Amino acid sequence: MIPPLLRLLTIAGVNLTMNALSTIRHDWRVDEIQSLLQLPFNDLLFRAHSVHRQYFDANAVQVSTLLSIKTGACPEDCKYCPQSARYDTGLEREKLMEVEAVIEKAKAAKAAGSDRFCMGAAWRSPKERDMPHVLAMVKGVKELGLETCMTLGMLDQDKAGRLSDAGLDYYNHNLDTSPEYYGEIITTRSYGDRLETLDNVRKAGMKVCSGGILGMGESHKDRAGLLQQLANLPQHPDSVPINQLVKVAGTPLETEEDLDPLDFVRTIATARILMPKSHVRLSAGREQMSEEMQAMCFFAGANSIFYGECLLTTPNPAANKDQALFRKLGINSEHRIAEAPAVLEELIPSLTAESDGEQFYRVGS
Ligand code: SAM
Ligand code: DTB
Ligand code: SF4
Repeated sequence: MIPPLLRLLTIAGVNLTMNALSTIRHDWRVDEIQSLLQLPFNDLLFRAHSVHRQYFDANAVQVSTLLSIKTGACPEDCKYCPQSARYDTGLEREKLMEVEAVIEKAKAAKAAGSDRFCMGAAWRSPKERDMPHVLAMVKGVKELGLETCMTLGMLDQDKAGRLSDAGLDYYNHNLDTSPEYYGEIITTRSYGDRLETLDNVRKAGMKVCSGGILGMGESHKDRAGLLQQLANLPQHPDSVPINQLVKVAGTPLETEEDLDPLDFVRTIATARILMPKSHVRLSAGREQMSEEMQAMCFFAGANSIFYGECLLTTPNPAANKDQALFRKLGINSEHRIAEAPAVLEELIPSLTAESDGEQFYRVGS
């Protein structure tokens, strides 16, 4: 007789044992990832959610707040970005913020319930003259008891080391899309440059935050290609932001077609399966998402958000709106499950209850 758990997984079209579910791999093929993306929706979400519960508290979400410490006039040509100097988006350029003003913003983020403060600059890479200021920002924010994150463009080993020594916990640098589609979106820095920065960040001992953007006209295969690059890094990124393109007037992608929301959810679910221990962040684009879509993303394995009414230059849901959504969904602040439960039955007893015929997963039982 087939054991109940295996029977259930087979019914779900996912012919896997729990061992296979929990394997951490770095050798994914694009066609395998495409197969995951194309699974029947319920099978994909069931599998992603099961993996999610192996490693995380399914009702806990990590919250980060963003601040643009230097806005606009960026020399790069990223086609999605309102901050590139090449596109007329009406954005006012601003010089690097004063350290004290950044600390004040961080205090406000902490008071609002954020646990990580992510500072972003519209640079190709930080210049030597910027370094004393950004290092002071890291130290000041860290002293408040917040986790620190920065996204400043490309980093060499020396600058990565100095940021790490100052106490920077995370560095965000996105791969954005697949290597094949990348040239359609950015020409001023290469995919290899991006991978090199991620390598420098890791070597300096910082945590890696890297993900991409969906809805830029990429194919399903490109989405699989992006996920493959992230999942096959020597170590999975600790944090994987999945952004939905925010279409900004004046950028070359402003008239891009809307992404099918279910395809977005599928990508979140697949990221969860490929990188079981990483935080998958439901990032830019939440202002354009319904509560139902966000709830589906959390079920699919998203467990981090940007919190606060502004991303870098575009709107994000107001804090009270997110608090209300969290209350409705019974989501609370994060605490990591120290050890993965040995078997799924421990988590969802009703899932594997013996029955004569079909199996029902009774929500709330
Ligand atoms: N300039 C630095 C860099 O590019 O590495 C750091 C800041 S940059 C704005 C950080 C990330 O924001 C980009 O890599 C991209 O993934 C994301 N981003 C920028 N504009 C976006 C948009 N309109 N919609 C969604 N994500 C966006
Ligand atoms: C990430 O992946 N998304 C954030 C953060 N990392 C730096 C940025 C989103 C920017 C959206 C457009 C804007 O507000 O300018
Ligand atoms: Fe500049 Fe970063 Fe925007 Fe690219 S994504 S244009 S590098 S700010």
